[in-house]
Amino acid sequence: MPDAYRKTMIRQIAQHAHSEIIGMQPEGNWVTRAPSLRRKAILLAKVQDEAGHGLYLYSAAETLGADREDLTARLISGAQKYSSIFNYPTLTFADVGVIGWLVDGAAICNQVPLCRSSYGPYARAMIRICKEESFHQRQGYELLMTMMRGTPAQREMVQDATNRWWWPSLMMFGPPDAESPNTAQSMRWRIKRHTNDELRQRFVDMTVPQAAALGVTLPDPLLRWNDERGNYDFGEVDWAEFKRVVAGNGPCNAQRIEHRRAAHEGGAWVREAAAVHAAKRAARKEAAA
Ligand code: BYC
Repeated sequence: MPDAYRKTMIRQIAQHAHSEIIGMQPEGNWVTRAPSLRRKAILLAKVQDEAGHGLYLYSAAETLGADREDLTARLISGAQKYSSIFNYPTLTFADVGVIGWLVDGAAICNQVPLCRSSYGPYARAMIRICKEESFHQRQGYELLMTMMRGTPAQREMVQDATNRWWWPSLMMFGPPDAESPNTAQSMRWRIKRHTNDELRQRFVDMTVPQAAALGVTLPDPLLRWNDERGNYDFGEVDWAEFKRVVAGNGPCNAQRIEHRRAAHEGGAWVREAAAVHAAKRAARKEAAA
């Protein structure tokens, strides 16, 4: 395996794993405030699924020789990135639905092609992740459908959440192809099967009819069908905002990392106890043999 391939793969898988783990925070914010027991159980299960995704992905990174403790240290120190999307606040319960619809929707669009990515352990992890993401997307859409059948205030909450999450969701696909340093090489290696712009376009085309069925307006006056291209035209993403958020200066970056650091430090005694227990079991097994 070429060293540069290994490095790229570790970078992408680690960033993906970190995103799943940090991604538990915005929705986790609503676990104690879900409006019913049913919604609380659904949300708990979803957030728990994200932890599972993070664990498969850290395991995939380990097959390349990465050390999990080291990857966590790099996340906390800011040396490794995670998806920009998780640096935005979740202000109302409608955000839970919109994250399922748009954020998980964008994630599926980006990750389904990764099931055929050239690195087997990553591709195989992605198959199960995509099935679960697809379920998450539907739960988000179902929640929004329910809210849209509710009161005018509930419909307004859904529209407001859509307005706030639409553009950040488009940023999830990464910078425009012309400014993406990794795309060309990752396409040659078949790590990526489509470019950032291709997947962003696919997401827009897929989402516009869903917004219409839901009865919300996507906050882009330039959004319209282009007969010639056979795609929707859409406005320019605010790339200055994207760069600010990726550089660590989004609305919640500091809070997300601080929370992760505190959880990691708070869990040190569990890791220590588990390691001592494992060593004791191994010693007992050896003595018995
Ligand atoms: N945010 O050359 P590029 C989820 C970085 S979790 C932050 O295009 P590449 C979920 C990029 O890493 C979903 N950084 O890079 C969880 C690169 O960094 P370096 C997470 C970004 O890798 C919980 C630099 O910018 N999904 O679904 O070819 C609840 C230049 O970019 C972003 C994945 O991780 C961004 N948005 O393409 C709910 C998918 N975009 O080189 C849901 C796997 C780019 O400076 N990853 N960067 O270190 C990928 O498919 C690719 O890595 C990307 C970027 C398309 C994201």
